[in-house]
Amino acid sequence: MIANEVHLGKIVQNGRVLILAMDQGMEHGPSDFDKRNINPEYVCEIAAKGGFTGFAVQKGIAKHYKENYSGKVPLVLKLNGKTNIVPKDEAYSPPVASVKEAVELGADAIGYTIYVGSPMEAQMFREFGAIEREAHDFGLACVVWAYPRGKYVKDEKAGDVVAYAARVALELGADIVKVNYPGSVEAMKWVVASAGKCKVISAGGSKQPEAEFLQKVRDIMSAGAVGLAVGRNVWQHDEPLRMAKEIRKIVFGE
Ligand code: FBP
Repeated sequence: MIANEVHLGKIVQNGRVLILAMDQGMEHGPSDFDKRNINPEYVCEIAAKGGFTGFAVQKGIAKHYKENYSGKVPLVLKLNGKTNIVPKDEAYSPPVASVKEAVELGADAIGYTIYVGSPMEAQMFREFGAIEREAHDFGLACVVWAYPRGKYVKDEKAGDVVAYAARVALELGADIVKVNYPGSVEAMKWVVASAGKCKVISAGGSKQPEAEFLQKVRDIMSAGAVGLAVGRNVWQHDEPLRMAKEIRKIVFGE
């Protein structure tokens, strides 16, 4: 079975993607959170009510908080992850869940991080290769977090490097590639061109003042991306549902 638009059905709505990401508990640790949003139920409620086309979490959150989001927002199950305690030089994100678990949890898509250019790249390519095949066999979409990283990568957000990572995601069979915004509309256009039929979404990044962040969202969309997978700029916001609405207006042209 080859992936096609049918498998993207719920994650892509009107050609647009807006995923709420909450895997930062694994990737960055509790320091990303405060007393409110450290409770996964708080963020699940934002995912459920915020008009998102996907909710990206690790399997522990997906399992323990199923009642808080299930049936209200499509699940994007992250199948690998790592902490930021380990040094970036040998960047590697090991598989921590299987496609079978994603299916059992009712996921519509799997999420997988690949550190393009890392000394561990070959291993991540091999592991993702098997996962991509199986996910597509089950009709799940594959969203790749394509992050240039490791001791050979001088600047993770340089336009040509981000474009290379996006192209790698296309070559590896991803349906959607999530990249870090390379800093300008021109650079992002080249990322989108490099990804071909693989749809490009941007990470949100660390929390910015609202107007600045919304301008970045406009720039991302004007470069031809189909949306975002955003975390901290929504659930760290004082009014997360209003922020989600502002982002939605831009992404969906509402
Ligand atoms: P944000 O919008 O909060 O930046 O989330 C996007 C994301 O890709 C998360 O899914 C992930 O946990 C994190 O950023 C990874 O960030 P880093 O660049 O530190 O690996």
